[in-house]
Amino acid sequence: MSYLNISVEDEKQPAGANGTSGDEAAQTAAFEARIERGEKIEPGDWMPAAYRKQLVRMISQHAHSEIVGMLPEGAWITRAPSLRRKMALLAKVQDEAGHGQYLYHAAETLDASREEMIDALLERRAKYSNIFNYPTLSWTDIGVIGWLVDGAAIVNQTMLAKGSYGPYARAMLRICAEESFHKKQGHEQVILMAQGTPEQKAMVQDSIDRWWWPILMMFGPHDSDSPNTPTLMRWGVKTKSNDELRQMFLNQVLPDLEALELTVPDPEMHFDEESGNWIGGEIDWDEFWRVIQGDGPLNADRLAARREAHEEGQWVREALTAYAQREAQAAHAPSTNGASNGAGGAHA
Ligand code: FAQ
Repeated sequence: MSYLNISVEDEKQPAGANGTSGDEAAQTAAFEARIERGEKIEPGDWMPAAYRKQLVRMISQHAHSEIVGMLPEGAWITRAPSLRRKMALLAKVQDEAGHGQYLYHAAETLDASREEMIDALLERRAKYSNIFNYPTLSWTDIGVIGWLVDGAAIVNQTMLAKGSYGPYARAMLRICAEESFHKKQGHEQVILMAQGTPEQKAMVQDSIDRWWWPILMMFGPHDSDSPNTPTLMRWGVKTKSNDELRQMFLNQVLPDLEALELTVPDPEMHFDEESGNWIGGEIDWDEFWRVIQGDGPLNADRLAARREAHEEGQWVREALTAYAQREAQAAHAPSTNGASNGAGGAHA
């Protein structure tokens, strides 16, 4: 059985997944009581099939986002304006690869295989964040991505770190710690450029103008159009909704943008004294749905790059499989000298 949302055939708990059977309603009630008490659900614990399926959908899409998300910034590694910036950008892009690995591993604890997750991405059956389908046209885009894209991701992920599934929540803690460095280095770049020459300030403003709306879309559709939120909140995967997080982000960044005399491309953006919130105009939801369904500026290029990397990595996967098989054979081979024939024998 596949646990990816696109090919789940059976919503029921697979027999013997955790050695239990019996009344599913009672199991669900006990599961929900654990969540209510704030306990983490761990791999191997009984869980409703729909909880597993939602987690695999979300975690695998999150993993894909980290991996595809290496591409926009990776394009600027060779063009970074100084050695310091190049080192920071290299480290950041490498971190994103690591985040993808943690997340694929977290999904694997739910019986999703790496192959099926990657296939779903490459065959366009799985989504990844809308944000990575836009081009990085100038160096200031890199600062804006670090500050605002990573900043938006942190707002979302700090909430997910409190979620009910142990491996995902723990991955989020580590990822957030690393993302906070990404955000700081991006913010530093934006501050520097905003206080630089008029040309530099104009460059950074242009980057904000182009990235602003796609960044707000990262939080997902309005709660009223978000089919997954009710289930995810009921089972404590999400503890805040898409709109709540988007509002937190606006309240966090608008004062910082103002301090730098930078603006957002939204004439309706204002501070509402009564609610204490920054409130702006409506997001272009047609653009959002178009982009996440595959018709954004760079969707085709991003997937082509991933497909190429996957094909070029085929020999590595084959070599690793052959190595693992040899290790397993060596571990099971009968000993000829009475000593245990450990995995070390395979290195000869
Ligand atoms: N992009 O019912 P909801 C990063 C889809 S990491 C694309 O509201 P949900 C770090 C959604 O999947 C950024 N698709 O869904 C970095 C669903 O379709 P499905 C990634 C989106 O799950 C920085 C449909 O719309 N972060 O940036 C988006 O309750 C720099 C209906 O939506 C995560 O993935 C979107 N923005 O809420 C890396 C965090 N929004 O699957 C490199 C984990 C919605 O039913 C460089 N994920 N959709 O076919 C989440 O928190 C949630 O899944 C949401 C969506 C908030 C993304």
